Amino acid sequence: MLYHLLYPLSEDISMFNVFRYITFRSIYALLTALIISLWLGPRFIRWLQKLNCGQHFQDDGPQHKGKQGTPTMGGVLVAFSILVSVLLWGDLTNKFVWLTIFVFLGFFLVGFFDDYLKVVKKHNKGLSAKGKFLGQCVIALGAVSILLTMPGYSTELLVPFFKEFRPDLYLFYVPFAILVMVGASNGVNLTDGLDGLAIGPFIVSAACLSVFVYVSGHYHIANYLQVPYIPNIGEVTVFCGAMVGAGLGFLWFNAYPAQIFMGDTGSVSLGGTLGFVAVLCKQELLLIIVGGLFVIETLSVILQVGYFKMSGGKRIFRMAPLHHHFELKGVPESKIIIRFWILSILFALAALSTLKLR
Ligand code: 57M
Repeated sequence: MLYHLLYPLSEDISMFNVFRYITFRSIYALLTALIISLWLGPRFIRWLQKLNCGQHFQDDGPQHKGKQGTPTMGGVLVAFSILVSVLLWGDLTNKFVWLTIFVFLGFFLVGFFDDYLKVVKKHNKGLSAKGKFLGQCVIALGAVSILLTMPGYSTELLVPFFKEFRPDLYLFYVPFAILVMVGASNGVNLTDGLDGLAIGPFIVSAACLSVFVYVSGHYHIANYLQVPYIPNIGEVTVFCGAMVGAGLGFLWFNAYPAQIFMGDTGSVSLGGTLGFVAVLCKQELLLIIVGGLFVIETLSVILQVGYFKMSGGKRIFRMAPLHHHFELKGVPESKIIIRFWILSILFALAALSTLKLR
């Protein structure tokens, strides 16, 4: 909105020319989302407490009794901060921005419905695993179908470290892209089991992907770094900036000891959007490195469940996802969280280095 209102004034007042720059608007989108979430945070937490939207607990794992009743569904605060900020700073004539908003809201609704059943309706299990998976797949299918009709998109797959090798997946690209989005959504969800454990690496991954989106949308930089140039995609950097800002604001309250959890409302929507942004900038495979921490957590569950079934009840880890394993070994929660953050930063740096390694 500000872009549409203020940039035209640059003909008379040259200062407003800065609104043309995606970098400028992304930074302010970040700051706006951060300020909104910091300002609304305490009020929102009090409101959730009044509504009695406390976390429902399973007592089958590491002891989290002290966290009983912590308000959840903080994803609503994150979503509000992101959307207001994007509507203020984004170019609202850009189709990619609207598609990202559509994907974000779609995944948000799936997570919100699940939380609503669990937290508000006190329905123990929430949305069934099948129902949730189906909802995520439908959103992802819609997104990839629209994307493939847009200029600059193909069913070719970019392979990190290889300049020329771009296999064409043809129709298989569709289930592959769905897997990326749904996988990212569930990866963030599985990781969200300790204070700040999901949002910290999410901020790092979103910041990292914002670089790839910006580069892919910039003709000269994209050509220089030999990444595919996708016209107009750069504007999604503003959305990424807003995600980073809202994430930082949420972390302020979710940091150990957490005053609020994001709930599935947050983890499903933020994870799914992360996956979508990777698909958007054709860095689907690179997401494995960008979000390496989420991949490790997910693999720990796959291995644990697989081995448990094959061996008739034996376990590789004391408990999956991996953070539970360290908790049960007696590592203090804050130490696990910060070490996992360090890992996520290293993964993001490794991903960024691929811009030069090809
Ligand atoms: C949801 N939810 C947290 C909070 C958060 C297949 C299986 C591995 C699935 C997995 C699972 O259900 N994962 C997804 C994990 C829960 O957090 C809520 O859920 C939202 C995210 N969806 O925003 O609203 C609890 O996590 C803690 N928490 C914090 N700080 C935070 O900032 O401390 C969350 C956010 C909260 C709070 O205690 O209540 C969760 O862990 O339940 N299932 C599991 O993870 C279970 N693992 C398991 O069963 N492992 C077995 C399997 C794989 C064979 C094994 O290894 O033997 C664990 N879940 C629970 N207890 N509740 C087991 C222990």
